[in-house]
Amino acid sequence: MSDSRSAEAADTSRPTVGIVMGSDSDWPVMKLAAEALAEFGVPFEADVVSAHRMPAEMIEYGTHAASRGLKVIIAGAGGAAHLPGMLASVTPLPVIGVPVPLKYLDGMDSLLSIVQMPAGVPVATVAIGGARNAGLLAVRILAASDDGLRSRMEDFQVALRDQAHAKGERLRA
Ligand code: RP5
Repeated sequence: MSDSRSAEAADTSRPTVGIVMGSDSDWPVMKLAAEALAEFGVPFEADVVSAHRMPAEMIEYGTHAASRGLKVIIAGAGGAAHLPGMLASVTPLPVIGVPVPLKYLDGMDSLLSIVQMPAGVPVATVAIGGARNAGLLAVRILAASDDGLRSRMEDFQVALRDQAHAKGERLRA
């Protein structure tokens, strides 16, 4: 993950968000989640935890995530994307699933593998390739119990609104 340096500029000594993915080939998508967390100063960790290639390690990660201090897990995978759902089955933490698009099927296989969870085991699924929104959703979850973070999210939303207004003004000019 040599291109992850800037995304990992935030304090990673006490991560509260775990970003995991089925392969390092998912990183070009998943780094967008890392960048969003870094923008808000949220400490995170990032790792490859494959549901199919290292199932024992995957269960270990999910089982101990909460006791290690993580508050949210962002899990991305492509194809037969079982990682987010399997992690949700072994952790009480909120899990955000990111469908990673691969060469075939345009990510629809990833989306459908993640989104249709059985009742009782929720995964908050974002759009195909929507890792930035996964990061922002993690910020919102943490902000529910962190006034400073909530204030930064509110500032971010004001900036979004102002940018949208400016685009409209340019069209009307
Ligand atoms: C999935 O298989 C991974 O999440 C990745 O999206 C896909 C391909 O993995 P590689 O063959 O590139 O390692 O489990």
